Amino acid sequence: MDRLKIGITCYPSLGGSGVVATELGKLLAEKGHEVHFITHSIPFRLGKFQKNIFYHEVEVNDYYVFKYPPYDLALATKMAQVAKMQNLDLFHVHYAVPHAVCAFLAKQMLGNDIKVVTTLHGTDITVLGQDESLKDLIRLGINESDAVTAVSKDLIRETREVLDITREIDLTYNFVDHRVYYPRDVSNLREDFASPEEKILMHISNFRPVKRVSDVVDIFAKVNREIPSRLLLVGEGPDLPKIQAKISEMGLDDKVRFLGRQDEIAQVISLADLLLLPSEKESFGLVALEAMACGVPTIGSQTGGIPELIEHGKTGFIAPIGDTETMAKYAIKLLSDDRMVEQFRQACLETACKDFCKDSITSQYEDIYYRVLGRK
Ligand code: GMT
Repeated sequence: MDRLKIGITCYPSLGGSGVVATELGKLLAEKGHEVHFITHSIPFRLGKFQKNIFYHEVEVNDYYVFKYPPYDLALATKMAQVAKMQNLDLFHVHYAVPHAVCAFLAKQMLGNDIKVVTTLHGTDITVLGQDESLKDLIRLGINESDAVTAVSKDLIRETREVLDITREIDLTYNFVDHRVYYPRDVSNLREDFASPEEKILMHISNFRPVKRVSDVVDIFAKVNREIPSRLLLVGEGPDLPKIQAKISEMGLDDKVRFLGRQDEIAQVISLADLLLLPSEKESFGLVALEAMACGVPTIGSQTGGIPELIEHGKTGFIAPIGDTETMAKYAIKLLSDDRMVEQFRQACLETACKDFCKDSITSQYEDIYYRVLGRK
């Protein structure tokens, strides 16, 4: 095997893109590549010391003439330094802004002697790409990369449409590690959250408006009228206070539990009978894949990459954005039919294993690396 030296830059704090970048780095290291994370703090999923993995912290210079400390310049400089010192073959950056642009700058500093692979995760295109003042910058980051990948067909379509991009973009779906994401035995934990006859509905997110957590509560309220059930809300974010108030107003306090941020997501998801993901926008929906790998179906909205991940009527259900009536109907239909639940559960486990397997997606990334390096 041609062993590569790869610099990975991502947002290291909570978020699907940080999870994917970190897990990919760990898998590449397991396969014998040397992986250097270049980020402002240790990626939260990096875990304990692992062979072939290195971490380089970006320190921002707060020299007194700077009104705003220039993180992007500090990152670009660090990327160039690490590349030179470690003799990196390529940078794999997650998010066009600022990471692909920083990689472009670093590449210039290195006299073009490095390749850049950029992975688009969604919000860089769907939110930042809508901002006229940033469009040219995002376009630069994308067009100057040696390869660009996106996590769903829909994101590729949207990138082309919003930014008028014509270059090739590879499709690389997100993946799960089946050594971590599998149905856990949580029977003794479950009794803390629900009685045996109650179903557990769950939502996990960063509680940003795009997640439409208010819809989650509406769906649950409708389901709860028909089926004894509980709602577990996992994560934190700007909409949390609003959601707490809504739950109280609806008299649902004793049916809903807030679990806050959780690390052991596989363990937490395994508590659920159903995941709700009624987002306004979702380029992929990694949490639905994590649920799928634990045998938990999702009811999601007809948006972004969700329909590429969830097969309607097989691994979950899909309904138009904001249509909480239909989403609740699907939830009731599924949760009141034990045979259907078991069929969905099996389909979830099979699909997660077959279509979103860590090994095949890691190989796809390796093929892209070798392609840009002209080694294949
Ligand atoms: O969804 C978020 O708010 C976080 C965001 C991120 O930066 O991690 O998630 C994006 O990337 C994930 C990993 O590829 C995708 O699973 C999410 O769907 C995508 N979020 C959006 O498109 C809103």
